[in-house]
Amino acid sequence: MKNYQSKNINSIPYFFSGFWYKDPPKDVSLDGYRIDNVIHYTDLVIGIYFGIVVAALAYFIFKYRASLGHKAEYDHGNSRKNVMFTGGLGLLVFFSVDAVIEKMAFKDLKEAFWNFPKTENVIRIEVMPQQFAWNFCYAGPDNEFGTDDDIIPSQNQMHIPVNTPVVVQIASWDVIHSFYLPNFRIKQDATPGMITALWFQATETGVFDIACAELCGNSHYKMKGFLTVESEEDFQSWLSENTPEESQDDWDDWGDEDEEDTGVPEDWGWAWKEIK
Ligand SMILES: [Cu+2]
Repeated sequence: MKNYQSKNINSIPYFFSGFWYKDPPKDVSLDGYRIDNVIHYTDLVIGIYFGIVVAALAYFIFKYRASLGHKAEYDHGNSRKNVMFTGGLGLLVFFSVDAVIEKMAFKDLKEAFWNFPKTENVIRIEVMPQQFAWNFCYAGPDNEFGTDDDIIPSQNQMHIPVNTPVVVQIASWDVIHSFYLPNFRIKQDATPGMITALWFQATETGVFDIACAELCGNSHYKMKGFLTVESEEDFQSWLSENTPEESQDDWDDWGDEDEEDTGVPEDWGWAWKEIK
């Protein structure tokens, strides 16, 4: 299975190799292209405006260079004509960049990111981050959360089947974290006292990064999980290997040995909250 996890970004050669342009993580999701489109549009328009500004600057530097017989003129630049011109440029940028990407973003939210799947084959997963690890919970055979057959795999291990919509609900065990899947272009805060949600669908198998995107303490930088996208059969056999009995044997492995007990109860989870 292909491994798409990020390179060792702490290495000095990697830093210099990507100094000018770093490839974004490969998009392997149904709707990630929407986020990329917004970014590409912004880059393109801003790139064009940047080119025009630099060209104008170069032209005026040349045109008004110091020369014999040329006397500098002092101007406050606050005439009616100047104010109209500056205001016009501001509006041009506002309507060609901000207004357009706002429109694109709301269309994407409506059509995809806030349009939760209503089909039968949805995979539901509860996610509870803690300082500094990811806990995942699957409903188990009875399809209900908060019951004895819930499946809690070992920490930082999330598996999903490919080409299947996945709905995730997130609640924090302690402080604010943020569930971030770079290859799927999605990110959602875990806010204490709230249950938040998102959904996505994978279009390729592989192993991908799960990152925390909210500074949550001194080991935030190494709060890393692994998302394995696999075939339906492989996913089902992984689930059956993680029956509740076995996952409780794994319980002792929770947390770093040199850290204090995390305090997370072994039967954590909540009744699935329908989010409108
Ligand atoms: Cu965190």
